Amino acid sequence: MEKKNVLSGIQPSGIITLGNYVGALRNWAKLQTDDRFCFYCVANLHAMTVRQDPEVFRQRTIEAAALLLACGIDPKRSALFIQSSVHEHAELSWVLNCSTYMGELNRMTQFKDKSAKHADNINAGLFTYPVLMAADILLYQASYVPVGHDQKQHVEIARDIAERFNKLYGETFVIPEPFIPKVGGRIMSLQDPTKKMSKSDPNPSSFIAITDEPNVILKKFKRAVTDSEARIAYNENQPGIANLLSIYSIFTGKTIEEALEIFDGMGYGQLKVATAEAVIEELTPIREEYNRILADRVYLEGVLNEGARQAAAVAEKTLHNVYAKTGLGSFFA
Ligand code: AQP
Repeated sequence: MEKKNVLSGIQPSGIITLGNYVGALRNWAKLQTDDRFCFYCVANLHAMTVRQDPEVFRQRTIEAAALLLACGIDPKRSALFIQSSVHEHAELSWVLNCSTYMGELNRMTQFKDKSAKHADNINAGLFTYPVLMAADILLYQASYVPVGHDQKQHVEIARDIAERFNKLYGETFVIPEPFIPKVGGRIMSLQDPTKKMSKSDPNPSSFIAITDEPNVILKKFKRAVTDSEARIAYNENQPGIANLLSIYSIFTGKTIEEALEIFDGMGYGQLKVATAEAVIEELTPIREEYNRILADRVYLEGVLNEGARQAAAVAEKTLHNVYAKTGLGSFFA
């Protein structure tokens, strides 16, 4: 049976949130089936597009890897690695930069959002971020890329870059498809439900970190911004309530309709507490497992080294092929 490859990554740009978990990580674990092989990386090269304190950055990179294991990434079914450990990412990214147009990158909404957020540091890396992401995906000939809704545009540009390259140089890359959950592809901030939940948000009340203690999770949900309608309904005029209902539905396995029936006639406080309880139930074992893995550095290092070795074996083959096709390959063989 020919296995299909899966690739995804997460930036160590903060503590992983409920949004990252629901939009991406939960699916990462589910995609580890017998007919697939998964490559999952801690995307530290991507995180450099925003200023990082080197010590904190290193620590967060290790923590992110431990959290991925705690969320169910199985080193027997997946290669788990740190992006900067496989040098082919940066090399392929350069080649792909040379077949990506400025006009395409200009249309990326994440670049616009992040430039507004980091107006004092609009660097070239922020602009070419989607090309590095295309390199991540294409190096592993990935058929599926499990991501949240905010990354859909980046997977689409990776497809365009791959198709263009294949046309110019002959079949080289598998064309990837985004894999976005039907519910939960975009979890919103608890403090401003018109904005997506982000791990780098300076206000910790805006997000649930997967490692938050139960009392902190409860407090954050209780403080979640809602509205003054005093009616539990699922519509775009009540984004705070719609966000809570989505989270409740994801963590209890109930549909939105079932949730609306349960909370019919109840107050916002009851919805907030029930949502917090469902989240706490699922996240508690993950937090415990995370603390256990983080304390076992020998195990963690072993997993990451083996993951990097497996990833590099595939990445090297792809890059070799790309260099051969583009005239960059070895000259004096
Ligand atoms: N709010 C969200 N809802 C659902 N999915 C989300 N993802 C991010 N936010 C949400 C998905 O999580 C994966 C990892 O994200 P990333 O680390 O690559 O960067 P991001 O998309 O920029 O996520 P953040 O949390 O907002 O990070 P910062 O604050 O550093 O920009 C991706 O698959 C993403 O879609």
